[in-house]
Amino acid sequence: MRNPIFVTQPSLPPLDEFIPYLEKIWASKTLTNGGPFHRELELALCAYLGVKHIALFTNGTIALVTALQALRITDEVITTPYSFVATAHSLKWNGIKPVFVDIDPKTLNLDPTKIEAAITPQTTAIMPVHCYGNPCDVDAIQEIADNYNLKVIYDAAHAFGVQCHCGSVLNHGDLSVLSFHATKVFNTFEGGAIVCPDAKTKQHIDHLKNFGFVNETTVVATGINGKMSEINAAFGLLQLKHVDRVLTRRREIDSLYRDLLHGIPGIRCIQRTGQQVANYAYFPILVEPDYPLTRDELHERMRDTNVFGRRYFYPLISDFPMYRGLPSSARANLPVASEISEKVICLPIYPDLSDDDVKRITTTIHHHSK
Ligand code: T4K
Repeated sequence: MRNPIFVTQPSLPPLDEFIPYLEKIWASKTLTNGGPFHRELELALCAYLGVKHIALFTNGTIALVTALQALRITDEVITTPYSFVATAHSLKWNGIKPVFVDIDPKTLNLDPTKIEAAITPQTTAIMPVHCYGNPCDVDAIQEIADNYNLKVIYDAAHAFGVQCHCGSVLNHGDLSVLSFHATKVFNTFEGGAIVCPDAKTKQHIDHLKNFGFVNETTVVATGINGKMSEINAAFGLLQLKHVDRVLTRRREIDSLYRDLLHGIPGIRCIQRTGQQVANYAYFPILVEPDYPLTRDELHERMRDTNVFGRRYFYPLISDFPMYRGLPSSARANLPVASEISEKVICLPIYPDLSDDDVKRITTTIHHHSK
């Protein structure tokens, strides 16, 4: 059997480059609670991403939970069912009811034309996802939010480095939340961040992620422990030195896939929409009815060859037990998301994937197309 290929593999810099960072941590004995690497990474990320303020977090999920707390979001929030389950879980952890709205068939993001019909007097915010790093229709969403006085919190877990028509996509909405999980384009092992529009909001969020402490004796909010450690922050600084190479290799793999899959009946690549700069975080394909195998059959045949693509995002969040009973989870309300989630496979994409690996994967897809 040939070597296994997983949907992703974290990019890691040469180990010896990390040693000097560790030596500094060992010498200072500052392990966490906003140490020097934490501060340096926040500034470095602001400069790299083109955003004003960033608050680092221990992971993307805690950052989402905290973002909702920071804006005091309550009652009902409109969101997408086509995402990783953490999107809706962050709402549930705040006692908020998710209201699922269908996605656009091209972008696979929340369909702005369907949002207004889901707004009720209890709606307080919209939580869209830039799925696979494809920007949402940020202008249309903002217009609706302004008209109905709603907050917008973007789950931007997939959108590191993505730029839309007006610069970083992370500058849209009231807050944007990043994930730096091992499986992401930019990883700090575990990690995440909230992009904030102004210093006051960042300060509030910094208090929230540190139990609400302002100083040794003053607690101003019911905070949580969401801090990123020094070791993760140091690793992030090193990763940042390599991220352009990572993005270049991802772009090459994306374009090789598109060339090699071109013209296979029933295999549809998702077109990039709205990015001026993309990050090639995922490589989703849709298996249409004119392909001889179903999506699940193709997924299985690929696994037989030791290639482990993933069905991101199947099942839909709205099909998980804790959401399935909601009126907005009804299949009839989510026809596009339901269809896409039955057709999608994310093919492996990561910097160390070789051209031969990509050919091995696409050969299997070609082989079964006849
Ligand atoms: N919002 C959205 C839209 C998200 O996609 C996510 C996370 C979040 C919020 C929450 O952010 P975090 O709290 O995670 O920061 C993975 C990730 O665990 C998750 O972070 C990610 N989305 C989601 C899309 O994918 P799984 O359960 O599919 O991961 P897992 O462990 O099966 O890993 C996939 C493959 O990656 C493995 O087959 C092998 C490879 N791998 C994985 C890990 C963890 C490695 O080679 N090394 C590793 O350390 O969820």
